[in-house]
Amino acid sequence: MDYSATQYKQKILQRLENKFVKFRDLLSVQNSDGDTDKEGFYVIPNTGFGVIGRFQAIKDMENDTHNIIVRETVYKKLCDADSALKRKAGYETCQIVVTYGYRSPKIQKELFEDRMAQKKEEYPVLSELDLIEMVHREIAHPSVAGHPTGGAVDVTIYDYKREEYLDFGTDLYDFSSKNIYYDSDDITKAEKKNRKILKSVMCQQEFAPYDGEWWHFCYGDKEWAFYKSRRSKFSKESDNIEYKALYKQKEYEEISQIVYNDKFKTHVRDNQLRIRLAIQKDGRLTEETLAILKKSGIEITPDKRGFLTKSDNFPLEVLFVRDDDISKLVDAGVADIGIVGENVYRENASKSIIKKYLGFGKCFLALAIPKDSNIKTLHDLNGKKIATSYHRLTEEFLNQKGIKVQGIIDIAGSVEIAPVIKYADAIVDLVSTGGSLRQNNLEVFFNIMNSQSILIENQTSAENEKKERIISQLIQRIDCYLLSKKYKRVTMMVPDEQLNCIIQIITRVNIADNMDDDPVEDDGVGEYNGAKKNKEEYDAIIDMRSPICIPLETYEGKWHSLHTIMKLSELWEKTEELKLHGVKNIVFFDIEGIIN
Ligand code: PRT
Ligand code: ZN
Repeated sequence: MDYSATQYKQKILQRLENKFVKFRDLLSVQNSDGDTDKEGFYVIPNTGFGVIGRFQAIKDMENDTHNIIVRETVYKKLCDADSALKRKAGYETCQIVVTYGYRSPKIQKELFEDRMAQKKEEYPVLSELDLIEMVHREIAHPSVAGHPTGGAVDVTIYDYKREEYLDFGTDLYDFSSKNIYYDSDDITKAEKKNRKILKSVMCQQEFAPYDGEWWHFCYGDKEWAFYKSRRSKFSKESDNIEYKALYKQKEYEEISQIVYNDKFKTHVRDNQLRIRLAIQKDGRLTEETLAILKKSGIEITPDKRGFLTKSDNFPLEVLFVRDDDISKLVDAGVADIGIVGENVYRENASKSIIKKYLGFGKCFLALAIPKDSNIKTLHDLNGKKIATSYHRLTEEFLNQKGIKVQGIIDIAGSVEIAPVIKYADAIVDLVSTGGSLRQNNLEVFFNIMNSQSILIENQTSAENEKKERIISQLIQRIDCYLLSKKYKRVTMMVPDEQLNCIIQIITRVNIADNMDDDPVEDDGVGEYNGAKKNKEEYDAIIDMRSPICIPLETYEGKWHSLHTIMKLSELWEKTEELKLHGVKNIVFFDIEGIIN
């Protein structure tokens, strides 16, 4: 029989296509019922010289996310394939680029149905099954597709030194060309070589290739299981094993536990559950609040115009508001958590939960009177006028002390002026340095309450398990920062014969002495118990306090270098004592973080 050139080509293509894994081949492949499907997902980093993920914005190849997400094992195998690639002569400066990994079943279905409709128009005479098989060659049928399992990847190779992708004969996803078939004869020798190298490094890592697309490889999905079973059937040694798929398809919302490796950066998906934090937009608390977030590794870029900003690397969004609104917004559940002065929290009689004392924005609510006032005892306040913007707290205080004033005058700002202009006999206002009181010839008469910034949480959010998990992660990070802020890493040179004595001094901690004014709420009435808190904190870092002693070589064992951590105040207290024992070269430095 005689073929024309085109007919001949047709026949060859036919033969190639017959080799492809068919939709009907995959129908009978079972899912493994072991634990393999529990495996987590990774976001492939998008920078660096190893395996990278780079989403190709090709039309109708949409995805829920432009992060390239794959199963953990798949990522490991890709890394190994990448190392193997770099060992091949001529490929030393190449890297594997993954252009597609996980795809949600929903999108798989959309892509498939789109393609199905197109083909139906093109080939109206074909049967439904034939059409499915035809489409399946390009976009796997949703019921058996590999991408939704996180096991299938589309890969290509990039030469980062020459800054170009290698030639494979066609572009990725160019379904208009039959040259995308792995065995296509219509490509150059160099292109064939690139395909062969890619296939060999991938298959060494147990990926299964797909003959219909030079870029598609899979591991753990049904296609992979079918490929492995078929190979075992044809290989002489093994005895015809029926492989099962390791991974099942996952809905996008299901893969909540995504682990990262992009410099351990947390990628947050657009539709992921976020907690909302209300903070002061522009005031005394703003700078330190933003610093805490930053030091906790949470990146946010405050948007000057907007008042709601999402973090890219933590499931958090930040609401910038006036400080008086913070506890109200948290109470109302508009925000899950907030950072606010305790004074505001108490004044608003907030129902939210205090999760943490943050140790900044310290001040106290004072009853202040003019220096020349005739008020000498609390009793003298009876019948007087008090100006304040803290009506509730003032009233509570007066009731508690059994004082009946003539009136509480509510003033929003510049309360200190009231006595000067004889508008009131006394004021209740916040004091930190006391400068503002002095300026207005006032003095503190009574300290009503201490205040500092606190982290508060909405009660309903606290009952939401998912939110609570995120919030406790946040608190853990804040703890780490707060703890490290208090302590210094300290090194010093210690004479040999004094070593034991110095260790005694260093490890001697009087919990009560060492107490700082970081209150812990004791019983909800506003009484604080700092010592308890200090004890806990001390226990938490006790291992870190035990000194490391290293003999200094150049001093023939006569001197030791001693390393420990200490509070700065403690170090200053002990400095003289240490010097008396011959200690020299005390060096201390900031700690970036302590994770317990
Ligand atoms: O605009 P927005 O409503 O958000 O801000 P705001 O003006 O209401 O609040 P802001 O930024 O002044 O204070 C925010 C929070 O910081 C307060 O709720 C307190 O928890 C805390 N804080 C700490 C203080 C002070 N220290 C403080 N000193 N808030 C106010 N003051 C006032 C004080 O009342 C006095 O009038 O600052 C003045 C100077 O104080 P001295 O004692 O240092 O002279
Ligand atoms: Zn693919």
